[in-house]
Amino acid sequence: MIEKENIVYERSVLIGVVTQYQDEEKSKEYLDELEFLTYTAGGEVIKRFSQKLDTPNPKTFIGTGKMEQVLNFVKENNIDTAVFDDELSPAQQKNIERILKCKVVDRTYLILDIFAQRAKTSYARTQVELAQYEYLMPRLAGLWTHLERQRGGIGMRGPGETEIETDRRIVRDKITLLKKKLKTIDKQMEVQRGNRGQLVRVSLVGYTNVGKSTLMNVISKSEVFAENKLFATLDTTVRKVVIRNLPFLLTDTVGFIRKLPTQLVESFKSTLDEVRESDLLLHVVDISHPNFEDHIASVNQILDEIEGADKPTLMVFNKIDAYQPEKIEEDDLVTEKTAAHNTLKEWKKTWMNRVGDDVLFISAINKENMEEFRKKVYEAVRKIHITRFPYNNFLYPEYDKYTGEEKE
Ligand SMILES: Nc1nc2c(ncn2[C@@H]2O[C@H](COP(=O)(O)OP(=O)(O)OP(=O)(O)O)[C@@H](O)[C@H]2O)c(=O)[nH]1
Ligand SMILES: [Mg+2]
Repeated sequence: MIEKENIVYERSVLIGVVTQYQDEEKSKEYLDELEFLTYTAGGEVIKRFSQKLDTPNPKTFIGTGKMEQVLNFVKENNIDTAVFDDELSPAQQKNIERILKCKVVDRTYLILDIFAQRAKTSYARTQVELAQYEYLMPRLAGLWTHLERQRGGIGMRGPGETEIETDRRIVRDKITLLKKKLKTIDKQMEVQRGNRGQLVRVSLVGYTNVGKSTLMNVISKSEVFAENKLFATLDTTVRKVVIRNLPFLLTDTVGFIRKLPTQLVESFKSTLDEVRESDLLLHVVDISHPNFEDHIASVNQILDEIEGADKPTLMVFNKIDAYQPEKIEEDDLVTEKTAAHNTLKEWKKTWMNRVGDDVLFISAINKENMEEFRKKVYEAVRKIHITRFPYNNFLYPEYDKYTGEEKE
């Protein structure tokens, strides 16, 4: 499955649905993200369509009239791919393909495709492949129904049916095999994690593209791949870091996203175990992103799912260099002030203030505020270390009271 090497940018359209609970601004941002996903997967977005609907049409996701608009556009503009901002049911996908006669892709497929493109190690590839097959399984029937239809007839159990069964069995066997393979690797990983001894374990978590790997590189002087595309990192990297004389393990891992496909959460279980088993989380946020509060909520929800929500957490607001509040001109008396107009100073007085001491504002790229970052991380790791080894207390003084040499 997995293969995806040469990217030819496919001409694509985006299709989203706006519910009464979303305002226009939100749905624009959701489609912005879908466009970024499409671009990362190798698509060029030619046009966006959206429709106000409280529940998507069970047969075709959007309504008939809208679909006709999309169809006309697809025909007139040589569109290769229609990308839907939600997971389509197997039936919807089949129906839409029949109408549009172009490739029809949903959000889940897109994310799986990017993961496939990014997976480098055999471990990541196995995890992604399993998720791909899990996604494919319920969609298999659709691949054959056109044959049945040609043959027609109620109760026909011809070769078409048998072929579906054969395919199902092949895929099911493949899934069993991949699960077995993963189990073996999982065991090895578990042993590896166990061998890391008593060091405090810290994980960088956060939405995709917020700068986790960049930050990892700054503090651990490693060279983890960072890029301005989504899901640059799939494989977990662990480095030993020493701040002052205090050693700990720092993990960089896969980023999260809104509506992360369940197939991926399941097959990336072991990668996510890294997070679940850490002692301290550094929740990195891209504060320059207009939707950063939503991102935080999505990340917290996924942390909840993998039982990582109750850990000591430092909120690290990154990319302060790129943060730009929206401006209201002095003579503009109409525009109402919203969160988007907050300066950083004003942000710090909002709910962020209530999070208490565990909040930080940095720029990983410009290495701004890194001293405060080191201090906060040191203090948090020290606290965990001392709770665990009270008799070791004297080894690690408070950050400001340290008089020894810098060991890094
Ligand atoms: N302006 C600005 N850009 C940054 C900063 N930190 C990281 N970036 C950029 O943000 C993009 C994403 O950085 P990564 O470090 O790959 O982000 P990540 O969180 O590891 O992303 P995934 O691995 O995809 O989840 C890159 O283009 C970085 O150069 C920062 O402090 N300021
Ligand atoms: Mg990364």
